[in-house]
Amino acid sequence: MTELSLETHGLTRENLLAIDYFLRLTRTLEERLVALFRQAKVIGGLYRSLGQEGESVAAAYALDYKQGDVVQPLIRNMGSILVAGAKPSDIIKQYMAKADSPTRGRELNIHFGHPDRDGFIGQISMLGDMIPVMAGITLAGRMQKRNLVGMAFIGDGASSTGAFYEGMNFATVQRLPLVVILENNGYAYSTPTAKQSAVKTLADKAHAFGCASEVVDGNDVLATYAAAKRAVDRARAGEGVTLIEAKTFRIKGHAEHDNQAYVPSALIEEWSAKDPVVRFEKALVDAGLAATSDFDAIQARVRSEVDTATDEAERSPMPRPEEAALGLFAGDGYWGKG
Ligand SMILES: Cc1ncc(C[n+]2csc(CCOP(=O)(O)OP(=O)(O)O)c2C)c(N)n1
Repeated sequence: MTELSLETHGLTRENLLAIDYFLRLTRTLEERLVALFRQAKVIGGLYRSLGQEGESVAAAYALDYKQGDVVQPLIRNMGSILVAGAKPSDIIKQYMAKADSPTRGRELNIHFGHPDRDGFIGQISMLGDMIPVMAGITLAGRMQKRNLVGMAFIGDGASSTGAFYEGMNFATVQRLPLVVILENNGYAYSTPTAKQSAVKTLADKAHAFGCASEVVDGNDVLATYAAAKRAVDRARAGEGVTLIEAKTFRIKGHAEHDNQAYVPSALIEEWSAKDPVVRFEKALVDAGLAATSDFDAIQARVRSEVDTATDEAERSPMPRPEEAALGLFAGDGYWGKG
């Protein structure tokens, strides 16, 4: 892995501080969700991205949402949808299954979003299946001459599924404008990557499809942004799919209920020392691009926004039982016209 580069890849100081804001917002919002989970206010599981926030935020920052670009997160990519414009209050309400959450309590966590309205889409849980979905979205965008780029996140475990191979093959053959961020975070639940795949590095899977590929240090925010931006530019120029392997590590268990007893503590210590937020901020300070006071101001803003979002979500009602059977089919008017 390379040392953190001080090359800012065309990002202004304002951009860099915006990235820092999204990094800190992701971490602080997840910490708040942990507190709510422990108060039994979260319905379902809580899947953190501690230690991986850098690649979710940096990669998603390379898209142009005004242009109609679409990001597809998985459960550990909350940072990417915050970059795309998701509201913290909507995310907390989703986790609490509130009546005024985007899915009105019918879906949980970050399983929500519409490509045109939000710039991100809700995921389905069957791992691998979102690659064919994103192939479809980018194909539709091209047929509509919208010049949009899609970005799909996928884990090391999910890249072993048949749907991943079929979707990647189709997208590559069609030269679709798709960027795939393959997050190698060491474990798929309790299965280490070495027991998941025999390839030397997961980016080698690109050879099976014939698409471009890159390996990047996913805990290096600027390097990840640069790799994603190169891939987005290629996609927009009609040069097709890029598979980016982001090497990172899942510092917490699969979810809050998992004590990750199967992960050697030395590995957690090793990767904790490579915290992407700490590294990014240190690089900015060392380069004279920011001062500690900038980060303090960002943290105060983040804390206040997360507090306000929490209060709003806590005040929201739960769904009414008599509405449970509504909105199951398009056209019953529950979601509006259609
Ligand atoms: C096809 C399929 N098989 C199994 C599962 C259950 N499952 C949910 S998350 C997960 C682990 C995923 O690991 P990885 O893709 O590496 O992502 P990470 O959790 O490490 O971010 C599994 C096995 C699923 N959702 N879909």
